Amino acid sequence: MIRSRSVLICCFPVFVQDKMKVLTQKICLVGDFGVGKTSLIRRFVDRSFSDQYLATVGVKISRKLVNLTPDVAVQLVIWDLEGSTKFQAVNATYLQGAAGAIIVADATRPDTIAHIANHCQQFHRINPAKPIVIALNKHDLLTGNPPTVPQAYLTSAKTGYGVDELFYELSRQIGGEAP
Ligand SMILES: Nc1nc2c(ncn2[C@@H]2O[C@H](COP(=O)(O)OP(=O)(O)OP(=O)(O)O)[C@@H](O)[C@H]2O)c(=O)[nH]1
Ligand SMILES: [Mg+2]
Repeated sequence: MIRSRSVLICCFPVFVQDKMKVLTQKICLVGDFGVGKTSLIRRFVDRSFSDQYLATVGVKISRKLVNLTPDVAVQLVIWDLEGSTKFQAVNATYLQGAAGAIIVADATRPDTIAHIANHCQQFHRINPAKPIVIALNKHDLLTGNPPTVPQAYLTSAKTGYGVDELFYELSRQIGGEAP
């Protein structure tokens, strides 16, 4: 099932009221190299996209406030991790302390979709029972039907399709879990 829902996320500076509850939570973007992790974050945080591929080395951290209700917001601390390859797995220490993860695959590369389960297992070994949402990215490049991946969000960092919905869903799950 492909999920896509219309949500409104405030992309402008947010004025946090005194009584507003803000939960600061680390999330990780995990997946094979080149699937579009950095591009999804850039689209969500900066509302921009580049066709250039500059592989992430190590980790890069960004922040974004997501309003869940008029009284509750989540300050996402977004860890953009170096993509895994056949020869190098995701660095497990980067995953520690995460409240949730977005596992990203490239909708046009079946090998990256086959690795989703491994990424989920690795994340849950370190952060048991923490929420995961799955992105099938590069939706704009698909010519036929999208691959069937249960519960996945179809996204395009290039057009913005599904990107806010993806991050909002994880924020909602994290926010709902917070004490
Ligand atoms: N057409 C299209 N291209 C995309 C999309 N997302 C990313 N790309 C392109 O795919 C390439 C890799 O994107 P990145 O965001 O750097 O991928 P990554 O997963 O961060 O890669 P690593 O840091 O090496 O793990 C770049 O050339 C992007 O422009 C998308 O939704 N559509
Ligand atoms: Mg990257």
